[in-house]
Amino acid sequence: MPHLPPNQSAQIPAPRSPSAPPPAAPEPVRLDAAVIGAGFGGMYALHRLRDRLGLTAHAFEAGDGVGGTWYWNRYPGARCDAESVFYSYSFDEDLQQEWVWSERYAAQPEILSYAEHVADRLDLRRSITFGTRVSSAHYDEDRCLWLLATDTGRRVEARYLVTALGCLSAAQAPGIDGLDGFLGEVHHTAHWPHEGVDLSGKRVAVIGTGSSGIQAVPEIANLAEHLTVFQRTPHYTVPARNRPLTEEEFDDVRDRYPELREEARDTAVGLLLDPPPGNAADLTETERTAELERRWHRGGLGFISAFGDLLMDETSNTIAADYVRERIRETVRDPRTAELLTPADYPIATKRICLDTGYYEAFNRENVSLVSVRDTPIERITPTGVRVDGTDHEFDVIVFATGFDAMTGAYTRMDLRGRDGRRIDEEWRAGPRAYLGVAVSGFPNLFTVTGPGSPSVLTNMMASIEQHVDWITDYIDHLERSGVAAAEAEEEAQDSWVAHVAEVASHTLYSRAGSWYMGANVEGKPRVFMPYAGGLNLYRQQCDRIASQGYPGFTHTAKRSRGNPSRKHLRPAR
Ligand code: N01
Repeated sequence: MPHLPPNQSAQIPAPRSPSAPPPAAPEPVRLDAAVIGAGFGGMYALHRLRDRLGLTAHAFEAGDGVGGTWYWNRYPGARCDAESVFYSYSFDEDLQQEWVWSERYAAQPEILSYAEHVADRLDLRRSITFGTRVSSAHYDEDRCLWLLATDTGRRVEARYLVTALGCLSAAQAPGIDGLDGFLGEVHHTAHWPHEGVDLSGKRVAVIGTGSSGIQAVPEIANLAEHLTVFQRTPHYTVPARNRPLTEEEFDDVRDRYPELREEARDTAVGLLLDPPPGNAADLTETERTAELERRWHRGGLGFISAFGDLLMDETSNTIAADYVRERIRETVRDPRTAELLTPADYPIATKRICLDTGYYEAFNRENVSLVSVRDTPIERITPTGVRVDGTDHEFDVIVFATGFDAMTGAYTRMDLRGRDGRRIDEEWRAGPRAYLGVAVSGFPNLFTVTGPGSPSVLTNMMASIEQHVDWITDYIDHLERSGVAAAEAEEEAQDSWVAHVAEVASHTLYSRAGSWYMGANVEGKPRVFMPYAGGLNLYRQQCDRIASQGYPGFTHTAKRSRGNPSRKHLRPAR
């Protein structure tokens, strides 16, 4: 199983042979700021810290190149579901003017090329160590330093630690008995081999029907001799209606980029979607159907803003869900398959809505079949395939599209310790706790880009990344100018933010689905709605207010004039 995601044990260094002398520990490198990750969050953080603030900053990246999500997720059909013209950086007008997007929704190779272009243009690579996973980060309170160790034996000291780990980077595959004995190939969508996988003429299994599975299925169906899809929960998916962007369309966006970006920044999702005409109850039945019809035919995420209260009101939500259910029954010819593919017991968009290109249509093909594993889970992987309910299905290739330990997994899989040895996995045992989703009490000078408790995954990630990185680096600039050695979120401020995140979520329907937003896809993970559902625009206002008031909710430890930091706390006025 060469391409399954690394688990915790994969991060434990392989034992040395008894005869080999222990490797000499290299001297720690001293930095102002260490960045973990060179996806879009890490790249922008590195640029701001190094080029705007003039700090010695360096990033460490497990992959051999930039791009994060788009470096790893190379499965057939991988494509972004935020429109390409908005899924890009806005901080540099020249950059956004010079890059040309070819399609309404960019495919993985194009987004990766864009990330590489940005890395070259900003000369970022000289400040990134690739192929290096940070295995531990411990805070030394006496020296106000983060001490990092990597899986390649490097040791690094940094005053600030900026984690840009990605919300969906800790891939997971279920532990199914017999997997090790499978004689064919096994791959995970999030660790797809760079050289590609030859699926032509093969018998292929796809396990999992979230966004990754739904994108991969139609593409794999075109290649495989036979594709069998193992579905536990049917997801709602809406047509993407992807298409090439015309030159006129793109030029129009480019001419108006600054104003469009400004408008997008002031929305809840960081994207320009058609605003809803009102709540479902404000419209007649004919108007509601026409609205859903229009959005379905336009394609894209705008479908879920058909009604202002779609995510808050059950009746409103059911109207939209029923519309999708009808489209499934209309598209899929075999009534039993259609029924299995139809989500029945949770509101639409409470599991992340998917965008597809020909997903339901794929089940009309002779070479595609669907196996529900809802009531009868996969029993075991046999040497030649998958056993469900006593029936053996034979395969050459098994593809896990089984998702991620979302939002927290990348943190808890790392040995991350704050003051007094406080461990992040312990601190977050009952669910993640962070102030504004950006800082964690007990972990001074740690800043989490799109961390849990921030809008992140409910928005256009690029818009959220820019907002977070701008705020974090402005704050670091403030700390530098004020002679502060360590800034730490106060427990009380963190508690009230966590309560606010939960309170906002309680007004929505999100808790009604067993989603990764809720941690429900990971055995033993607490059921807590992790992102902030109040909208990027309101979130930005709250962050800006906190900055303008001198950062209430943080405790500041002053630098001593010489040597170690003073214990005196500089507490900003509220
Ligand atoms: O992962 P998922 P994903 N036996 O967790 C199933 C982003 N993304 O990689 O629903 C059988 O959504 C599981 O079943 P269930 C996007 O935010 C974006 O697809 O838990 N099945 C589910 O069907 C997305 O939401 C893009 O019952 C098992 C599937 O595996 C997020 O990433 C593209 C199982 C996992 O679905 C994650 O998407 C791709 C088992 N033992 C991803 N265990 C775009 O931009 C799990 N499953 C378009």
